[in-house]
Amino acid sequence: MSEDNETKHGISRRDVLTGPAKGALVAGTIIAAGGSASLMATPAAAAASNEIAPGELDEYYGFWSSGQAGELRILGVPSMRELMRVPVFNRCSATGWGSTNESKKIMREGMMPETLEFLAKRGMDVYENGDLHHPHMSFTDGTYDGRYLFMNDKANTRVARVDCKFMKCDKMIEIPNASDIHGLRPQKFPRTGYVFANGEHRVPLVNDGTNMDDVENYVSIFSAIDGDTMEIAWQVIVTGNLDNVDCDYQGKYAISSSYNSEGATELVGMMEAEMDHAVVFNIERIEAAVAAGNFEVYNGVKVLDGRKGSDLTVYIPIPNSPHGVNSSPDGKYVMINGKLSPTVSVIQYDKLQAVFDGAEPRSCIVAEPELGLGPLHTAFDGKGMAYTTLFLDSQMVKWDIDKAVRLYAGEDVDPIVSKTDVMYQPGHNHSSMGETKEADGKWLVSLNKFSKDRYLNVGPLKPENEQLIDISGDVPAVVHDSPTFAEPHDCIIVHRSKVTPDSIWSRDNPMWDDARKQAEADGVVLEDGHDEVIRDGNKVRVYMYSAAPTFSMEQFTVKQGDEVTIYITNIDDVDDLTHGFTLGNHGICFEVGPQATASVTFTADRPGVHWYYCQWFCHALHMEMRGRMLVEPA
Ligand code: K7E
Ligand code: CUA
Repeated sequence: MSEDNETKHGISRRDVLTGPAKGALVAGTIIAAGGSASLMATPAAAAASNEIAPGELDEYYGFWSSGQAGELRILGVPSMRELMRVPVFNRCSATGWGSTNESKKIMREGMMPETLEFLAKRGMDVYENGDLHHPHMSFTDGTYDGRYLFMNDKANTRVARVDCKFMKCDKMIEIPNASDIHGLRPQKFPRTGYVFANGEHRVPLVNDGTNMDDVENYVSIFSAIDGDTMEIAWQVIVTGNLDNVDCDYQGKYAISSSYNSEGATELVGMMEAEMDHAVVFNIERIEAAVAAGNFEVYNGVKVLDGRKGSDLTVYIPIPNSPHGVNSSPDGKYVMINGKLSPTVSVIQYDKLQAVFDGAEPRSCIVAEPELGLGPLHTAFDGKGMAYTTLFLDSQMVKWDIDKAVRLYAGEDVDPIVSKTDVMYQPGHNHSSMGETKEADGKWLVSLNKFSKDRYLNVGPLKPENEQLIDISGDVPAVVHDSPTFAEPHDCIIVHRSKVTPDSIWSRDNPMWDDARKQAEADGVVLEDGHDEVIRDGNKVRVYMYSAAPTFSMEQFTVKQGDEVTIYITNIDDVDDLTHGFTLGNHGICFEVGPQATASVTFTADRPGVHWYYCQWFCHALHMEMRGRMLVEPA
C-alpha cells in the first residue's frame, strides 16, 4: 500500500522536493495523461495564498470528523487553523461532555433500553468511545442552511446532531436493527428532511443470538431519520453491505455504495465477485409503501424489504467494492468511486426512473473513466471538473466530467486533466461548498491517512496529514500541510455566511430543563443569582452561581454516603466568559458557558475537605475562584 510513496521514480518525494529537482516539481504536479508520466513545472506564484493574517477571519468554516477520537472539529479554511473541538460520541475532560447530567441525558435518551442495561452492567452510564466519520450540514433547497450538523458513529451504531446555534450536540440516537452506521447524508431538496444512514455490517434481523450460521439471511439496513425530530422515519432492508450514501438535488433518490454482494463474512469471499453494486432508494415509492402499511415493525421501527427484486430499490452493478458516493453540484450525476477498481462510475440521475421501470440497470451509467489506483472519493468545483482521491497512487486526479461522458459514448477524448501528488494515501477530499449547488471551486482539502516523513518524528504513532489545494487555477496546487490527530475521514467546507452561532446561551435552552424543574420544586430560581443547599433525605442539591471571579458559595457540607448534585449557573453574560467547575479527587470537571447551567451528580464517599475550582481561565483572579466541600464521616 505504501511502497509506491517511498520510491517514486526511484527516489523519495522528500528527496525530490528538497533536492536539485525542486525547480521542476515545485507544486508536486504530475501530468499523467495517456499513461506516460511527465513532469510539469507549476509556478508557485499561480497559487492563491491561504495565509490569514493575525486578527483576520477565514472565509469558510470547515467541519471535520475525527474518526475514532469521536468528536467534531471546527477549522477555519483556508488557514486550516483548528478553532474548536465539539465532543459528541467521546467523553471530554475539558467540557465535561459525558459526565454532566445534561450531556448524559442527551447521550442516553435516544438509546435502546437494552443498551442502557448493558452499559449499566459494565458500570457505564454512556458509551465512552465513538467513531465519527461523516459530518454533514442540514440543507434547504440544495445548499447549506446553517441549522444543524449531523454525524454518524460507526462504533456504536449512533447518529448525532449538533445545533449550529451553540455548536453543541443536542440529540443523539441509537439506530435499532442496523449494525454500525457508516455512510450518512442529509436530504438536499426540498430540505433536511431526512438524514440517510447506512448500517454497514450485515447481521441477523432480529439479532438475538440464536443464530450465527444463517449468513444468507443476514441483512444490512438503510435508515431514514427525521432531521427535525431525530426519530427514525423508516428503514429498508438491502442485499449486501452498505458503505457510503448520497442523494440527489430533486428529493427523489438516495443512493448507497454496496460491497460484498456475495454475502460473505470473510475477506476472500468478499473479493470474489467482479461486480458489486450501488443501491438506489426510490423515496416516493418507499413513502407510498409506508403509507400503505407494507412494513414490519422491529424494535419500534417500520422496516421495509428492499432486497433485490423489490420495487423500492434498484441495484446498479458497479465494479468490485465501490466506496465514495458523490453527487455533482449541477444535480445531474452521481459518482460511484471504484476503490478496488481504477474507475469511477458516473450515473445520470434522470436515467434512473427508466431503470425503476424495468430498463437494464447499467443503462443509467453514462461514463466510467479509468482514473488511477484506489479511487475513494470525488469532489467538485462547480465548473465541470471532478477531483478524485487515488488512495494507492497517493494522488488527486482532476478530470473533466463532460469529456468522461463523451469518451464513454465513443469519442476519442481524454478526461484526465492533471494529477497532483498528495502525501500520503488520501481518503476523503472536499471542496469549498462542493457538496451543494453553490460549489465555488476555490479550495480542495485532501485528507491523507499517512504523514510518514512530512513532520518531525513523534514516535511510532504518526499524525495524519491534510493538505489544502488551491483549485482556482488550471493546475491544482498544494499550498498547505496540516498534521492531524486521529482520524479525519471526512469534512465539509461551508461559507461563513451560512453559519451564525450565538456567543451567549439563551436561558430557555432545553439542555437544562431538568435542572430548572428541580430548582423550581426546591424554590430556587437558577438565573437569579440564588444559591442554596437543599437536603432531601440522603439527597443533597447544591445550587450555586458563578460570576467572575467567584463561585457564590465558598463552602458547603455534606455527609459521607450522600448523593450530591451540584448545579452551577453562570450568570455572566459577557462574550467569551466561560467558567468551569472542577471538584478535586472526584473525577469531576465541566464547562459552564455564559448564561448556561450545568450539573453533576455523585456519591460523596470520601470524608475530608475537597477543593473545587474554576478550570477555565476567566479573570485576573481566576486562581482565586474556588471553594471547599466538607464531607463529614458517616
Ligand atoms: Cu473513511 Cu467516508 Cu468512513 Cu472513505 S470513509 S476514506
Ligand atoms: Cu471562572 Cu476561571
